[in-house]
Amino acid sequence: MSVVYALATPAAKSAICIFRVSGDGCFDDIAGLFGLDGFNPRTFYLVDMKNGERLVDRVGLILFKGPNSYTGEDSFEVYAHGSLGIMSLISDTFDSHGYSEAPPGEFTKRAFLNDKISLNEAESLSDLIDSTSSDEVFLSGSSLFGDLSNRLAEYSERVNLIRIRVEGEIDFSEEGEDFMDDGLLDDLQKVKEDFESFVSLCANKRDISQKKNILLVGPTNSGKSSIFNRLVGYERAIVTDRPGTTRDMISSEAFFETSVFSISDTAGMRKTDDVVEERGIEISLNQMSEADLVLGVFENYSEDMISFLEKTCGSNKFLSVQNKIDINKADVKKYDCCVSAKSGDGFKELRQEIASFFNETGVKNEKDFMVRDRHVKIFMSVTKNLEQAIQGLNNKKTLELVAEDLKNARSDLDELIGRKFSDSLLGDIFSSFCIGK
Ligand SMILES: Nc1nc2c(ncn2[C@@H]2O[C@H](COP(=O)(O)OP(=O)(O)OP(=O)(O)O)[C@@H](O)[C@H]2O)c(=O)[nH]1
Ligand SMILES: [Mg+2]
Repeated sequence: MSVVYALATPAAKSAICIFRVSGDGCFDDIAGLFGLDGFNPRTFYLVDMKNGERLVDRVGLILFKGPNSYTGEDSFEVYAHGSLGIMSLISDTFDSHGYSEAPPGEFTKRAFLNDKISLNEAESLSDLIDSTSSDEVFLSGSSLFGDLSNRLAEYSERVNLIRIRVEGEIDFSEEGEDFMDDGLLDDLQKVKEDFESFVSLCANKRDISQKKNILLVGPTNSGKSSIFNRLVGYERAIVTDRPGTTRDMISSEAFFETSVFSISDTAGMRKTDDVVEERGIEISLNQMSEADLVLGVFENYSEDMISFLEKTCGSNKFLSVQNKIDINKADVKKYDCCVSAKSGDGFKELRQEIASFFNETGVKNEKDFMVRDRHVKIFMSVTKNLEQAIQGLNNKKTLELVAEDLKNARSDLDELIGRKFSDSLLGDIFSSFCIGK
């Protein structure tokens, strides 16, 4: 394939930047570019990179001889100083050599087309790069480095072996033999059961990656915005001593205890004639059913308000928080958590309380692999086809139909691994990658 290049690190000032180059003929001008007459693959060289006669930068260089490379092609990586000027000069140098800039995911697409990785490994790689929590890292990592592809290939093989036996039955019956492989149904049932337990170990990326929403609600002036600012780590919301300061909902992200959360501050609740404030209160009430966790913030205890908020939340996802314990006595019996947004006291416990709430309600801890909607849809189709095949055998339907169901189940599994794919599927998958991967 033609030579492509891309910056594999962000286009921003940094200590170093890395360029990747891959394709047939990319070693042709190693002497002109780097002054190397010969090289050993996978050896780190410190060389002067030149654009014509001019020195671009003193760079690190590693060359990979295909097929022993990421893409499976001849390729090399350049480690240069991370200045925007150098990045631009290196791009110009490669352009002038006739290399073209790689579209997103091009290196991984080539790796797939050259049989270096399977399609679902390519997807897991993209998920790993997108991961923002340790759960996502572990699950996408085990899909990529673990044996998700092997497990899928193994099921494809098991289904195929049964299909061959069914085809054998068809041939026998044509010869007038009334002979049915006794174990066939049992074996097929076992494959289906095993496959279903395997599917139960797969977590959908959509469920794992969705940021957990935390909503701060409560009476005006109780310190919701102050708690919000402390949780997100900077002065995002305006704080004043005037009740009714926050009128609209403000959201920001916070990372703690290995996960990213989306936290929202809302208008304080009180009777008001102000239309804008009233609308803000309405929004916060509506948001309560959507949120994953609602923190009710109070300065003064109100049993009525707490039970009203608990009811409005709709399920067991409400934590009551007493604020301002620097000026009022903490009442641990009445609240789930007691803090001072002013001094920071109690915040370690509040963060732990939030994290353990999500750990207890989360599902991913028992999962082994992270998969996408595409996988889930195909898993359903495989199960349906296996079920139909079992029913067919049970009801002594024509074996041709059973064989057809098994063929479909196998073809679905092959699509997951990427043994069978369309250009539009590849386009969908690789266009979501970042440039340089
Ligand atoms: N002493 C003390 N004062 C606090 C604490 N937290 C907030 N305050 C003060 O309480 C007042 C209200 O704080 P906000 O964070 O704006 O309260 P709020 O609940 O967002 O108020 P509204 O947006 O009006 O509903 C401000 O004067 C804060 O400085 C705290 O932990 N201790
Ligand atoms: Mg506020």
